[in-house]
Amino acid sequence: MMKQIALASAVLMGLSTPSFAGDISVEGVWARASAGMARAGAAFMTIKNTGTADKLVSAKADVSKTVELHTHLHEDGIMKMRQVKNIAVNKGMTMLKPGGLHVMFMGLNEPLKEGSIFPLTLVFEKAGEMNVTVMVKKVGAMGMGDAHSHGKMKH
Ligand SMILES: [Cu+2]
Repeated sequence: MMKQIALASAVLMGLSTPSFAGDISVEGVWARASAGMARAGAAFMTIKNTGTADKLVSAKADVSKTVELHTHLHEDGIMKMRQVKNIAVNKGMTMLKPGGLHVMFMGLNEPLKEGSIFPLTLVFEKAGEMNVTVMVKKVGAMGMGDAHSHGKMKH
């Protein structure tokens, strides 16, 4: 019982309360549940910056062997993922979303289960480290409301 209450409040905190580091706040952090034996996962979020331009330079989590920053590129009509050195976080909003920028978990230690949460540390060049909570949503989820589902994308 206590455990359920703790989990519920952790989820609420992770979703409704933005995490702050300096001028940067992060909210709506989620990951898509991994399907079957998939060995990779991705996390998405909204980053708001009210100050000077910064960069997301790395991310850390213990759900996978490595954590990378990725983007998607259209090449010869095919959607491909590419690792990027950093993600520019300019003043305003930066969206990490399916089909675009994302935090990639390479070599998952165990599947990401729908409804579970896990901690993620974001490292910004100027603002420093920020701890956020990732909420795992169902396979095929595209984000808030899942209104713009374009089917499954292979990682
Ligand atoms: Cu990726």
